[in-house]
Amino acid sequence: MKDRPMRLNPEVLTKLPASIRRPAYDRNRVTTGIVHLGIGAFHRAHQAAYTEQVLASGDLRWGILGASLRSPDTRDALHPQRGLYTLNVRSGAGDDLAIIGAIKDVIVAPESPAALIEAMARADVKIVTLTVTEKGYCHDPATGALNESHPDIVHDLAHPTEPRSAVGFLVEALARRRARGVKPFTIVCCDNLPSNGKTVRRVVTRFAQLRDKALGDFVGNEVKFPSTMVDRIVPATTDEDRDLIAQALGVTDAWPVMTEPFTQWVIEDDFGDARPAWEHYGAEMVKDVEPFEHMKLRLLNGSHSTLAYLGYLSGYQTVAEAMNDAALAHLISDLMEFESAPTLHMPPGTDVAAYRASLLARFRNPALKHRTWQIAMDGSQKLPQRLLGTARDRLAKGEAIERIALGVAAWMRYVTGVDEQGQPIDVRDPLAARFKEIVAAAGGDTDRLAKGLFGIESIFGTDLPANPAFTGPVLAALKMLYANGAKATIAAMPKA
Ligand code: CS2
Repeated sequence: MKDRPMRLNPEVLTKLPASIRRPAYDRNRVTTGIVHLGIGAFHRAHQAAYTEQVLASGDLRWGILGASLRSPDTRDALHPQRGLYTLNVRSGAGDDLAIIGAIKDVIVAPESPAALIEAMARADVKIVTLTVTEKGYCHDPATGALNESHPDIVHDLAHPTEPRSAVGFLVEALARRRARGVKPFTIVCCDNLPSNGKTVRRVVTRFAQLRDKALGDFVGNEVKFPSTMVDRIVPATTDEDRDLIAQALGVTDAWPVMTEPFTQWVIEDDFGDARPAWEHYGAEMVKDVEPFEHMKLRLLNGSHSTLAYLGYLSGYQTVAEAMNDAALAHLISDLMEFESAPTLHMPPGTDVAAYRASLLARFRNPALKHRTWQIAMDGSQKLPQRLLGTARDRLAKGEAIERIALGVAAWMRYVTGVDEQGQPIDVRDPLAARFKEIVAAAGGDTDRLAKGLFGIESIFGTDLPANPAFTGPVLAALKMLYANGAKATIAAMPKA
């Protein structure tokens, strides 16, 4: 029988190869100052990595209690490792490994909602950070308002002490703190939503109001919701990655995280109580995050989604592969330069040309196997802030939107669930069932397909479907995609 390889855990830290950084602070003395909802790979490559440096500086108040709102997978991987995991920063020129110790524990919310609420209610917890993805806020992406008929919201209003949604957990924990005279925590959204602090404030305050008017006033008046811009590319971990890490460590890590060298965190300096000095370790504390957010959502994420749909349809598995297609790379560069960037008020001191160039280089990083399929997920929640806001701004000025229209058309083609070879596409989206109905009703007619999809108000609102300057180019691009395929359509796009 093969020996079972040893698992990463605190006892093996001293035996790891010398080149691998590891916690040098006393993890037993770390207290929990942050609860994080949605403990996926992104959090572990981003906020936890900044917080690790704060702990390493000797400020031990900021250990993280992570919570999964759905699956037990992260907890199952990290428990035997006492929260330790490897962060591998891949530049293409080499790997840089560090063991992160900032996660003290992981709770699986559906298994014990009461335990999570009580943990969030503790006075030592000053901050709740969130990465629950766009759909996790149960809001309407087109308006930013709470979707009051969302099944989780309906459930959480009926059963406030056993919530399912992040919003339900936040409000119940805040209600208990209020009842006990404990200052509220600050809520730090780290998802790619537009004006993320304001959006989450709106949603959480509305939910609290629906529970109880006084609680709504308390949340609206007393709780801080700083906006943030978060940026780091973090592809889903694969078994190949696990093997690579096991070889480097000499022990197995059930869930290492792979990322790129680039990292950025811009935070509105508006906290209700103590916070970690993240700015000593690269975070930027600013008065107004919006210019940073718009720049990142429209340039990086807008390009990412366009690359994901066009890349997938062209047969490319990863972003780096898609960027190797010269015509597609050119299109993305032109999309940023001529359509997205001109709509931005750039953050002070930012050189937009350098920013665009750095994005193209990051997308080309050959060591990151970032799947187009992964980025293609949840398009219904992403398109509004990534592409449609840009389209609206341009249309208001009578400007052309050819490249944005092609991105939107590629999304339409993608959500039909059948690729150019007639093979099924695994479309993951909260609106997947609605897409199926629309596709079936269209019966192969492209005009009807486009009309059906334009009719989804939570994505397109009511203005865009009524504007032929928007629907015309999208429909034309969709017809081209059907007639000639993605590669030929991209190649035919006029170069600026
Ligand atoms: C990506 C983002 O999956 C996606 O939709 O566009 O996760 C992207 O990698 C990050 O926002 C980069 O900061």
